[in-house]
Amino acid sequence: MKEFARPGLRSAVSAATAALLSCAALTCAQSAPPVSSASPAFREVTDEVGRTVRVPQPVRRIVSLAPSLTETVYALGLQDRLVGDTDYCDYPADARKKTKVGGAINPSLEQIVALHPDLVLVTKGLNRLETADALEGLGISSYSTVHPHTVEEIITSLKKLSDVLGVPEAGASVAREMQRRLADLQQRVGALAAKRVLFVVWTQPLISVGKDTFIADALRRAGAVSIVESEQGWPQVSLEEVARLQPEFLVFADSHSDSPSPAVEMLATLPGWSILDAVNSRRFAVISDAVNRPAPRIVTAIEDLAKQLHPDAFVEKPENGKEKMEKENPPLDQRPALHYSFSPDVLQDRMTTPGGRACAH
Ligand code: B12
Repeated sequence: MKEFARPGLRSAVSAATAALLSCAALTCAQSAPPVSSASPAFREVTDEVGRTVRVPQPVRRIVSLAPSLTETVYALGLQDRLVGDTDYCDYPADARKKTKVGGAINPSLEQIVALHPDLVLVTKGLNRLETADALEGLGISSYSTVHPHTVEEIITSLKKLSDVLGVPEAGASVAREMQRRLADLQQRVGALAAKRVLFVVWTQPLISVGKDTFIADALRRAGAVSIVESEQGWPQVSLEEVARLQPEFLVFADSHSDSPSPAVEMLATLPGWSILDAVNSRRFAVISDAVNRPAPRIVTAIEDLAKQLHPDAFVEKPENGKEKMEKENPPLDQRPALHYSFSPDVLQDRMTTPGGRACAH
């Protein structure tokens, strides 16, 4: 990355960033401090699709063109700098109140220009190259993330973005918490026999996930395996093929557009679907649409799916008297430190959404 910052401003920015990070906190990062109004300096970065982007320092006005990017901006505590987002940016609830610039595929360039953004965040996984090109033509910088293929790539991408936005330590904290929860899940379900599932991205036509997508990886981490083994990202599959493979469960996100989620009960009545054993015996798992978004909250969706598919792995065993005593009165050297460098509760809260519904019978 090249930097074109003025020394004075640079140190002011570093001081502000240091203050932000040393205040212990993602708690502090809930609302980033106002930034100085000195004239802009730029940093030249290469975005995740290989484009050279001039990023004003600091970034004061962000427009996000994808729900995943909006959620990431909030998780990094930069929501006060988010001046616009899309009609689909609905999480957290506050994101609904931001000025809307239209859809992700077809945003209004006029609206974006009117917001005077320093930086527009786009993703190759949802937006169009034409949008990024049009913004460039208008002299507006846009930074694009990749379309991640794994959950690990989501975490790497988040860390890169946090660096570009000037809050690398907030990114590192969010990443650590995601890793911790994923490791805990691995302990619980990693050794269990994976449930064979069909993940339904879209019902008409039926679109599922290829094996090299972040959703297929999310399924694996939840103790499941997709019955679709396609090399394509988002393959269209026939019900006949699904019937041949007979998944144990169908997995749905609770919505994927303006339309409400397909009422799973309705599926049984649709032509073709009744040939699936999972439909006839109502073996469905419905999870939050966070699973469709490569952002921190995907961990919550993975946990939720794992709980629905492997409920026994989450039953807390009753502690015997001795273990309980030891837990309540641990030896002094094993007691938690009095001060956390950030609040895990706040972070956990930030990454948590109400869970999905168990539909499996
Ligand atoms: C598969 C799919 C997904 C997949 C993958 C998305 C994708 N890559 O297309 C997943 C499951 C992840 C997904 C997620 C979501 N989706 Co979706 N999805 C679809 C679906 C069913 C098919 C799209 C498709 O065929 N993609 C394959 C091709 C087109 O995409 P691609 O391989 O990635 O290639 C493109 C990019 O690489 C891009 N590109 C190439 N180089 C570069 C470089 C740069 C810099 C950029 C920016 C782009 C770029 O150009 C390529 C061609 O367009 C459509 C509905 C439909 N039937 O069309 C909805 C659709 C695109 N999804 C939609 C929505 C709303 C969502 C979600 C917001 C749902 C939610 N509630 O969370 C999320 C958003 C995820 C996020 N990042 O925040 C809407 C978008 C509406 C709109 N007008 O903006 C659609 C149109 C459905 C609908 N009718 O409402 N979706």
